[in-house]
Amino acid sequence: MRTPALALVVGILIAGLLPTSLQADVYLVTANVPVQISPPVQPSETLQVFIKAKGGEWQTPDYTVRDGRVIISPDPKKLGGSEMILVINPPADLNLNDSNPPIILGIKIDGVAHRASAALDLGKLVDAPGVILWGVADRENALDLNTLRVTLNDRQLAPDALALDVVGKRQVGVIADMGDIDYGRHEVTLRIADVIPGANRLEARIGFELVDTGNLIQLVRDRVIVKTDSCFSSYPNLEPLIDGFKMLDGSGAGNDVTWASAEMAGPHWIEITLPEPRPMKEVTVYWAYSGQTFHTSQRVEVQVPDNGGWRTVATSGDQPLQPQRNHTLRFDEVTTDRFRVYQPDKGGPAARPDLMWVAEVEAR
Ligand SMILES: [Ca+2]
Ligand SMILES: [Ca+2]
Repeated sequence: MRTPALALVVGILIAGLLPTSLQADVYLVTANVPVQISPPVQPSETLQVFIKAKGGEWQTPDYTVRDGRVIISPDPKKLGGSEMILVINPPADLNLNDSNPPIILGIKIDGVAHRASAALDLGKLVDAPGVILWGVADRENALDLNTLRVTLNDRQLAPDALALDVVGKRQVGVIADMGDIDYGRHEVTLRIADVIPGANRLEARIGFELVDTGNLIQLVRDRVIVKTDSCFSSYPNLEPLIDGFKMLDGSGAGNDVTWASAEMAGPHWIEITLPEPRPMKEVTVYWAYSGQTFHTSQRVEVQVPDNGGWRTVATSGDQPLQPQRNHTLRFDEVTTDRFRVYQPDKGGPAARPDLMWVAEVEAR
């Protein structure tokens, strides 16, 4: 059976998506058979019309002008593709023969210059990057600053964490304040395009692993005492909380690699006692990872003993924690031999708020 050819024509004015500096009319045309389109044009003696298929070369099509419209009949076969871009009266400084994405001119991390590369791996780091500066340029056209995105592990940085140093239309410095970064592997990605219709896009990545040094618990592991408020019925073993194994593969999280609280209303907690008091300023919790899901609690606190009770020195914040492998809570340094990770009532994972399910606890 033969499927009849479908003529699908979509003309979308995307001028609003382009930088205001690019004052051309741009249409995206999708058609798999020859079609006639007739976008409106301003009366002009210098009408310029360009069209190309995605990945093809720009061509100047035959056209006629009638009743304030330019009539064109693009043939997807001749242009080499069914997704076409039509540009009418591009600005004089637009270089349509631009198939190169923007480039990285330089990278500075906390003031130190690194190799200018779209794929930079910093390896293992003891200190997380604080401020990253990219020098970015496009050789052929202006940069489209509307397309600029900086992400950390696919989460976009807040607008107030980004600053721009605009050198010119084609060159900009992008400055990102990375904020708190947790232990483990991370990737920072900068994305930006040039202004040409059908944009050439740069995707520049910086990878690194923030390594854990000086976990106070591992150093004295066989003399550490662990207590919890309760245990899930088949999870009586507390040893997984301090055994140093935390890189679960997501396939399962039994009591050999995690501990879980009883699943009941009320707070849950993990109390750790060291052999002697030590200065401490952060606690990291690695969450159970099972069914390819991190069972991250929504809210936790770090507490230290105070007058026979407990004093909270750090909380996970106003927003529920998002599922990920681990979270570090940082606080003003205290010297203590005892602390606990405390989950308030209903503070467990969003799907199971009465549960606390943890793979490892570290303190530094
Ligand atoms: Ca370019
Ligand atoms: Ca463990």
